[in-house]
Amino acid sequence: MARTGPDTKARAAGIDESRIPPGQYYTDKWPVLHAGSVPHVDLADWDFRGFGLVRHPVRLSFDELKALGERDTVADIHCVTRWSRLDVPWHGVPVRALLAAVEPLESVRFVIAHAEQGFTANLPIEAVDDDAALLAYEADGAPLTPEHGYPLRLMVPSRYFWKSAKWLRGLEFTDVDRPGFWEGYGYHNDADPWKEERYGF
Ligand SMILES: Nc1nc2c(c(=O)[nH]1)N[C@H]1C(S)=C(S)[C@@H](COP(=O)(O)O)O[C@H]1N2
Ligand SMILES: [Mo]
Repeated sequence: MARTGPDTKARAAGIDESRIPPGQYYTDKWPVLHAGSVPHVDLADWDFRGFGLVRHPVRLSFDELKALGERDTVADIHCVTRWSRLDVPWHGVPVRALLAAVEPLESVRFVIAHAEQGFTANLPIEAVDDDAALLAYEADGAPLTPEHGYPLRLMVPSRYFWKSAKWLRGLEFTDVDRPGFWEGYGYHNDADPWKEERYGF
């Protein structure tokens, strides 16, 4: 439910409440949320695709993807179900390293994240053409657990966390927007937690 008073949990933890977006509350736990079941993924027959309106489409093994470059980053996550987790240590390939490899055409305005079992999430290109956006394979100093997206998930801290597709298998670059899975159920297309863009209607 919407938080009306102060975030007592944040206060107790000594968290600066201005870091919690409107209507969110602080948690030190990491809830698991998704539609469907946790896929079993075998890296031997796993690949990652960068495709669509790009100069150089790619299909990469996990090691080839890592070879694009890796980095550590610390980012907050904000779930539309109202929990926010702060200062999560992430490790992965910067989305910008993939952008440099595939070279999106000038006409590209949107990215569609494609995950196992047909799950998709759409984002404006600006949301991923951002130093903070990662193709993440570690969190909290360890490989992603199966329920948090092993082996790879998108991590876009500027948007509600539903856009951060778990079990990511590719990014498609387009000039026409296509609502993803949750967006099709009425969640907001742009999903900026600081503007409280939860629902599209
Ligand atoms: N493939 C896939 N990724 C997904 C989802 C999903 O249903 N399928 N749900 C999203 C939602 S609604 C949230 S809040 C986050 C939750 O990630 P977590 O379980 O690691 O906290 O994953 C997002 N990524
Ligand atoms: Mo969510």
